[in-house]
Amino acid sequence: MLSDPIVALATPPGRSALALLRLSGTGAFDVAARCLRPFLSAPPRTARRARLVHPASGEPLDEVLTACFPGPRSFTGEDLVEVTTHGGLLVPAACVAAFVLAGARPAQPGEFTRRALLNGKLDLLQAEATGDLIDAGSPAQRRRALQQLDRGLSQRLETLRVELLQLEALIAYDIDFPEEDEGPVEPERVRGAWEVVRGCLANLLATAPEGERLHEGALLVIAGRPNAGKSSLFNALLGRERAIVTEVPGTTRDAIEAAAVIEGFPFRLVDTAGLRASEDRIERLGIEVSRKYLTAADLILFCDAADEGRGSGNPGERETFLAASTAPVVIVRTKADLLPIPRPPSPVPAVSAVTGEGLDALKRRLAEVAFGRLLELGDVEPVVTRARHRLALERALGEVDAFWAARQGGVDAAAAATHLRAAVGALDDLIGVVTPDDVLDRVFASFCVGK
Ligand SMILES: Nc1nc2c(ncn2[C@@H]2O[C@H](COP(=O)(O)OP(=O)(O)OP(=O)(O)O)[C@@H](O)[C@H]2O)c(=O)[nH]1
Ligand SMILES: [Mg+2]
Repeated sequence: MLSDPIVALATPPGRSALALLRLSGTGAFDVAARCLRPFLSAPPRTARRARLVHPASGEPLDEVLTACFPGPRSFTGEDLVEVTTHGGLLVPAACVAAFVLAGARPAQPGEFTRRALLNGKLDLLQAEATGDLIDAGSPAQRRRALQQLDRGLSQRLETLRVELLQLEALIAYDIDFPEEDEGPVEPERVRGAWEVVRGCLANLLATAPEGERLHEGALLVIAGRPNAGKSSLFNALLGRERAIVTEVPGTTRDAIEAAAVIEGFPFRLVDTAGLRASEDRIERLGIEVSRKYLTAADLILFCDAADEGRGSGNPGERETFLAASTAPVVIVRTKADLLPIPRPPSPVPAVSAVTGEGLDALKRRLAEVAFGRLLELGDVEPVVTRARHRLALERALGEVDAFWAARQGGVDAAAAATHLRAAVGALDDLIGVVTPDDVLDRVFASFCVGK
């Protein structure tokens, strides 16, 4: 494994009071000693003031604060130095350049975390969570990433792994005493243990659709007839005037996408062209785009304008437009402020982009439909947030089921047990016990330099 000294800024470049840079690897302390006056690696983990100088000319570059973390008690598991410099564009860059001149190499994106992983300071799920925490754009994402960083998912998988091994141990009696009809282990015990493991795997897998949605943001497509008030509602949910609103039907011609946080959850809101049969070529193209979004949607917010009466447009028009999608549909009556008083009773909730009526209730409803299971689970139960997790769990579940089918089919115990081994292997891949380089490359590709 490469452990040459690497250096990078851990904070983004730009105007700021302070910046943090890190130096890690075999010989990191020697590199630091060439640039820091004074440099002392002991006592460890202690902040110390120093002058950072150019290693060749001795020119002072900054007054800094340093702390040494001798390996293995450091983030990377290697000798590591943290240096707090003054911020801005020039000073931190000059300090990094000084360390490079003194023998360190500029780090690749994610290289610090990758080393932490290879040195056993983090597992792969925690490394992913580190990236997720940095990228979090909503409170729910932040809480989830922190829980995974705290080994929430890792611990659950380790428990499962132990249970699989215990199940295998039960079977081992059969392997050792195959001639006995009723081995020392009752079949009911094996069945019970199998059911527990299977149930636990299935429960975890069931969190995948919403967990992955949490990672990417739920695709919420706002649809309805022209002039139904879609763009107005889009702006109201977004909290800013992003889409053009006019009284002319057919104003929105293209889909407009924007990220929004609703009830603490991440959404990707899409405003679309109004759905109707149109002769206008550009409008027709827009409606085609709307249809594509409807097919891809995680959920659809369908707008019926209150001033057009219930079921506006041709009867069944809504159904025709929505037929292409399997996503759940939330229907609202827009322009509630235009409803006559007293209001006609309606099972469909009313909202107004003008007065704000019904918006809070609508937001709660949208979060419930898109993330209801996560809301139910709370922040303590682990959740699967990536396709990589889902695929590994599906593999594990497939093997656990294959094990049971083999047992029911009278396959001998040793052969049946190989499926349990394979299931353990799938969980090991997921936690990152032995992780091939290409998987690591993919995980770390999205990391920033300095992480
Ligand atoms: N009174 C009232 N008028 C509204 C409300 N929402 C939208 N409108 C008006 O309805 C008209 C159409 O609004 P838009 O938001 O552009 O409707 P749209 O569905 O995006 O229309 P297209 O893009 O043409 O399909 C505008 O004149 C808005 O001012 C509302 O809640 N109350
Ligand atoms: Mg519009």
